[in-house]
Amino acid sequence: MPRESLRALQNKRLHNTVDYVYHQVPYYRETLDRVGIKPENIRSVDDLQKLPFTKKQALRDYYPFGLLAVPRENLMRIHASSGTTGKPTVVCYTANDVDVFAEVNARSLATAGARRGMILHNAYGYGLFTGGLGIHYGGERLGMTVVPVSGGATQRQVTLILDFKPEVICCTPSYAQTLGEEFKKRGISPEEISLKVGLLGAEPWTETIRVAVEASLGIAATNIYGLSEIIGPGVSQECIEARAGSHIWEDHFYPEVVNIETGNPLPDGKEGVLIFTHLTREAMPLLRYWTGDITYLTHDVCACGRTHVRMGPIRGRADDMLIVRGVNLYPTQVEEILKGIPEVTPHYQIVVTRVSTLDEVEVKVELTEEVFRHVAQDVITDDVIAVDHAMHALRNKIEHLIRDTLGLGVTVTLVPPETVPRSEGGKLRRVEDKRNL
Ligand code: DLL
Repeated sequence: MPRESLRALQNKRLHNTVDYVYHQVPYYRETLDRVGIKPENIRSVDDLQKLPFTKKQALRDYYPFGLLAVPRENLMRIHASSGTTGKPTVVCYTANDVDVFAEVNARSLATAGARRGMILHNAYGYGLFTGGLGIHYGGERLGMTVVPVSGGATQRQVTLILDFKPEVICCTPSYAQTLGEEFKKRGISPEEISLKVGLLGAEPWTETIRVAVEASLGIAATNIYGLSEIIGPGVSQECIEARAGSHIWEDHFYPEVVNIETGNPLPDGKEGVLIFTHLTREAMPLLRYWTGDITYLTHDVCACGRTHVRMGPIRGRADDMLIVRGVNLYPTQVEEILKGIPEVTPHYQIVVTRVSTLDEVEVKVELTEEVFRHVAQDVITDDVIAVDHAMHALRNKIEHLIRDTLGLGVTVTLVPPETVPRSEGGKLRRVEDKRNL
C-alpha cells in the first residue's frame, strides 16, 4: 500500500479506536478527561503526542479484566505473560482479535519466505504464552502443515525434524542454538537438515547468534518480534529479501520511538523506547503502550518493496538494562564484543554481584571446542605453563575489549564448552543479577 493510503487508513482507525476506548473503557475516559482530550481532538497520528502513555502498571492495577472494552462473555481467548514479580499480565482477545492474530502471523511467515504447503516446525511454547498459538494460527491461515511440537524435549525435536523434513522452524534464537548443537552431536551436517528458514524471536539476539544458527541449522534466520500486550508474535517481521530490520504491521499497531527520559518522539535512526497504539483491537485496545523495548525506526524504502516501516533489532528492555557502577549495560553489547573473538563461542553469562558497595561483573565466556581441546592436550603433555599464558592472554584481551568499548571493568572467566546455561525451549536469561537492588 502506498504510504499516503496507509497513513489515511491509520488516521481513520486511530480516531475510531480513541473514540471507542473513550466510551468503553472507564480507565481511558478518566485518563483522557484528566488531560482534557476528547476523541474529536485525535484526527491523525500526528495528534498522538497529546495522549499520555499507557504503562504496564495499568494492566497490573486493572488485573484481570478491568481494561476490557467488551463484555467478558465476548472473549474468545485469554493469554498471559509470566510475571517475574507478582501477578501475570493478562491479555484478552475477541474472535475478531484472534482473526487479526492469525492474519499478522500468516503475513509474518509469508514475509520470511514460508509458503502454502510447507511444513512448519513450531517450537514456541504452547499455552498461556502467545508464541505457540500465534504462530500456529498464522501457519494454518497461510495453508501450511503445522507441527505443534512446542518447546523442550530436544531429542524428540531433532528426530521429528529429520523424519518430517519441515522447511520452516519457529523458536527462540537460544533454542535454535540448542537444536543446532544437538544436530552437531548426532553428526548431522547442516546440508542434511531440511530446514530453509527460521522465524526467531521472543528474546533479544544479535548478528553473532544469527551467524551461529545459520551455520549449524543451514537456514536463513529472520527476526520475528512481538509482545503479549500488543497481540503476541507477529507485530513485526524481517523480510527474507533484505533482512535489514523488521517490518512493523502498522496498519494494526502504530509505532513510535520516544526518548526514555522526556517521552518526546525521536527521528528515524535514533534509539529510544518503542511505543505502540492499537488501531484495530476490540477486546483490550491500548493507547501509546510503553513496551520498554529499546530500538529505532526507519522509513527508508526497503529492497523487498514493502512500505511498512522497519524497526532495528531490540537492544534490550529498558528494565533489563543493567546499571553497573553507573554505566548502562545491555547484554547484547557484550555479545557484540565476543563476536570478534574466534577462540570463544556466542554462549556467555553475565553475573553481577555487589561486594560491600561495589558492583562486580563477571562475564563467563565459553571456549570453542577446538581451543579447549588444545588446552586439554597441552595439559596432558605437561605444557601447563603455555596453557596458563595463552588463557591469561585471552582473558586479558576480552577484558580490555570490554573496558575499551563499554567503559566498564569486568572479570572474564573462561569456561569449558557447554557449561554456560542453554535454552531448553523458552526464553533464555543471560544475566544473573545477585545484587538484590
Ligand atoms: O515473546 C511474543 C513472541 C513470541 C514474539 C514468539 C516473537 C516470537 P512476551 O512474552 O510478552 O511476548 O514478551 C515480549 O519479549 O517486549 C521484548 O522484550 C522481547 N522480544 C520479543 N520478540 C523479540 C525479538 C512474546 N524478536 C518481550 N527480539 C518484548 C528481541 C524480543 N526481543
